[in-house]
Amino acid sequence: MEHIQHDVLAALSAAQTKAELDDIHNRYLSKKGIVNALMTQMKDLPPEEKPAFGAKVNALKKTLEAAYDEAVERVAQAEILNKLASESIDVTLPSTKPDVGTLHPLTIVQQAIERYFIGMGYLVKEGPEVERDFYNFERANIPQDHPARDMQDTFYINTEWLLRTHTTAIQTRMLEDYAGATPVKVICPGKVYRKDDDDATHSHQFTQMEGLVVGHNISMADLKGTLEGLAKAMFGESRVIRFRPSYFQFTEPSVEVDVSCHICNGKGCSTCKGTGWIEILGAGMVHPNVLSMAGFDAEKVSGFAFGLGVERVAMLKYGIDDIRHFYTNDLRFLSAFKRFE
Ligand code: FA5
Repeated sequence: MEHIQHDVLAALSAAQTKAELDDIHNRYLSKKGIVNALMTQMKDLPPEEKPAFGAKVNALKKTLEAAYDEAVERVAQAEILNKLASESIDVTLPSTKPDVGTLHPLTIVQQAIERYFIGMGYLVKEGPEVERDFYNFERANIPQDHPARDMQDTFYINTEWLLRTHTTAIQTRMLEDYAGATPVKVICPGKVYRKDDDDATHSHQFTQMEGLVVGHNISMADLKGTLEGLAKAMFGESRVIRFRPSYFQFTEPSVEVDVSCHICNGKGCSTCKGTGWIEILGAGMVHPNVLSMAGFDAEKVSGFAFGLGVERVAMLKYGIDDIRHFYTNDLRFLSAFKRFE
């Protein structure tokens, strides 16, 4: 028994792993282990020796079990320490930055324009991209077969439905919704589609922002002041803008607004096609026919409207030389706008 005690204690204190301890336990301390086997030897002893022998075996068992428990605790502690050491994390190291996306530059500009108008009490309203000919043309004072339809080469779906060519389609829907009630003060952003040939400033799909105000005593001066304020908010005080007489079937009088070219500073280059100016919007006083078709009394109320090209504003604001950059999804281009969000 002394040998056994010596051997087991030595083996327990040398053991480093749970598996080694399990092994020792199986050999000595389990039901079929060596210590229990000693008990079975008791039956062969003379009766007077039995109590002393039994007491000795029990003492051995107790000592070994206590040593075993201690060893289990020691090995468990050591395993935890090993794990902590091998899996340690240096929380002071810089982390790898997750690759987060950015808002698209057109979204950034659209939101900036929206903020400008929301600050003046406008509501933001949207409409369908697949639109009825009725709202896109007829309610905009452009009847069937009118030559003004050729100004906007249209993607027709069938004779009744088309891809809207301008956000003026939302304007005519809004006028119908308000049904003669004033004031109307809305902006209407959205994608529009035209069979235009793509070049540095033209795309077959682009974004417009319609503006519409109808009420009493609304004049061309209100339109001019609103658009000058917008140009200053978008481009700063120093950029030059100009109002140029124009023609739209749904406004009278009509103007177009140009901003001095950001690439050549007005000298003329390929982006502005040599003119020194880039057109950003069409506008005017809402035509009386458009008002009365939607149920307004054109004798009593008046309104202004404008349709602005969001890509053109973004190009002028950020110095972008080609509209196609917005649609070719080059990540080097897109990620440059992180700082403007
Ligand atoms: C219109 O679409 C009118 N509905 C605007 C309007 C609204 C006038 C309300 C009066 C009252 P226009 O076709 O000129 O007009 O387009 C308006 C603006 O959209 C242009 O000034 C330009 O900034 C932009 N734009 C026009 N065509 C393209 C194109 N193919 N690619 C990118 N931007 C374009």
